Amino acid sequence: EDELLDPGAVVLRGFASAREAALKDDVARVTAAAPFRHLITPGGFRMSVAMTNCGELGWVSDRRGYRYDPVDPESGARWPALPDSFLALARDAAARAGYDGFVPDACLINRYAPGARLSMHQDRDEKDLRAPIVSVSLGLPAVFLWGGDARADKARRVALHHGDVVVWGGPSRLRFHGVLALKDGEHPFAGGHRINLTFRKVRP
Ligand code: MD5
Ligand code: FE
Repeated sequence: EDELLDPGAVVLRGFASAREAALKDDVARVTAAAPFRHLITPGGFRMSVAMTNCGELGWVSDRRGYRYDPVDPESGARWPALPDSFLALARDAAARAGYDGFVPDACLINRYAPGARLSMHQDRDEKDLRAPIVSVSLGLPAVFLWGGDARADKARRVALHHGDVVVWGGPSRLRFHGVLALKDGEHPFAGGHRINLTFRKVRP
């Protein structure tokens, strides 16, 4: 029942559900040390999605551009380490999708409140484009937009629910994608939010 979106892109429905207790504890621990914040894009816009990171490298944006940084600019300290529960989930989901030995060095944590959205983009700030990206959806559901290789290509809508994990790699790694504005709701995992964990291997 794994759903193939396209070559290299697989939806593992409910793959994270059995691990939600550890994930909830570890999200709380990481975000206590590195709180969610709304980053500013190079163009000067405040992102509606709140973000933080754990792992050796964190994705940040400001007026100077996008980059991976070993230091949280808010605290001046290194990002919190990747919790074991995160590492094991990312490794196991990647293996299930055919990518053995996935060891991420970055985890971006996205928090969506009602109305928050992510416009169509590519993830191309990573140096190692052979490694997959593993994305874990927790809390409120969202509609993911699955586009093509060009920004203008028509996008498919894919509903992602609590516990769903998507693995993107190979020919799907540079597809355009986005997330529609989150709808209001309540979920025991994250109250009125959706949390997305996005695991990457940035350094080859
Ligand atoms: C989210 N986040 O639901 C999504 C899930 C982001 C982002 O897009 O950049 O933080 S990650 C979906 C993703 C990642 C990398 C590649 C592709 C999709 N893809 O090739 O479609 O908050
Ligand atoms: Fe993305």
